[in-house]
Amino acid sequence: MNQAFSNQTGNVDNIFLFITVISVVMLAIVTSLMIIFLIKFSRRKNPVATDIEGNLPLEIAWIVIPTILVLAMFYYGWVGFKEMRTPPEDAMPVKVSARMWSWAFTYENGRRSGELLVPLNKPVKLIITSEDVLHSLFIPAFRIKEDAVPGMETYLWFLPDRTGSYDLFCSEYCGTGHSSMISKVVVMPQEDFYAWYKKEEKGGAKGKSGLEILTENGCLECHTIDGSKNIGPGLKGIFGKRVTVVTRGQERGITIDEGYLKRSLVEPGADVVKGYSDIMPSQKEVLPEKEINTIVDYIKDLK
Ligand SMILES: [Cu+2]
Repeated sequence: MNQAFSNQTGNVDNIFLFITVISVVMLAIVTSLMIIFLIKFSRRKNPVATDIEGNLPLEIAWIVIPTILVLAMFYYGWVGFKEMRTPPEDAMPVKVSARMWSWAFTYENGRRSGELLVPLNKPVKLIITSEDVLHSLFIPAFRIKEDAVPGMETYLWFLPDRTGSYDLFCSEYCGTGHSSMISKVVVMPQEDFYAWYKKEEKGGAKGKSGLEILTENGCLECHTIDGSKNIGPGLKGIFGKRVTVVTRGQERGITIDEGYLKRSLVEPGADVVKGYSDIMPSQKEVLPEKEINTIVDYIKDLK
């Protein structure tokens, strides 16, 4: 009936349709009876109130039929839910880290990405956590959603059965940049996926430009590179600039140099530029030293 995008799309849609059809039929029956009785037993047509005694067959019917319907809804929901919560043994694990306000995906071989790239017809298990507040990972086309909770691992799994690019976003309000916490799931033919997957393993990150690293890690959700203000300070032309920062509650003037840029990546709360909030997550565990240096060099050249 539906175009399936993952193994779970069909399940969820069928259950949803089943419940909707039952609800609509019930609504139609109840509403029509209400209207019929309103007319039939109105004061004009039925001036003396009718005393209606119990009706055994009718009472049995309205107990048995709804019970069967409700149990059927439960059964279909339970079967679908069980499949949803049982990832196959051979599912490819991908770690998902949510933070204000981007997603980071880490594969088994250490390959990282800001978009979720997956091979066609291979089950994928997402192991989800958050670095700061509550987020929620939602992939509407696959009909799956799960909370990202700090200090806890949750999971989702899916089996993509057609190539394409699908929306992936945060569905739990998590602050100013919530609406920009949007990414993509890209389902690729297996050869293409493995070519991408193995690329970094051999070549290392040396080929990546500063802009690529900033994009992949969601930095540009908060920092612009065209000089405009956003949630965080714009990166263009900040190298060598005099700014006022807040250090442990004290304001002081500094000149942005290499040391400051590096510290801001590893320990973002140390010296926060005045007028901005201390909300950036540390990149210490996220980015290797080499990539931090590449970013610093990129910002230095951004004039
Ligand atoms: Cu979020």
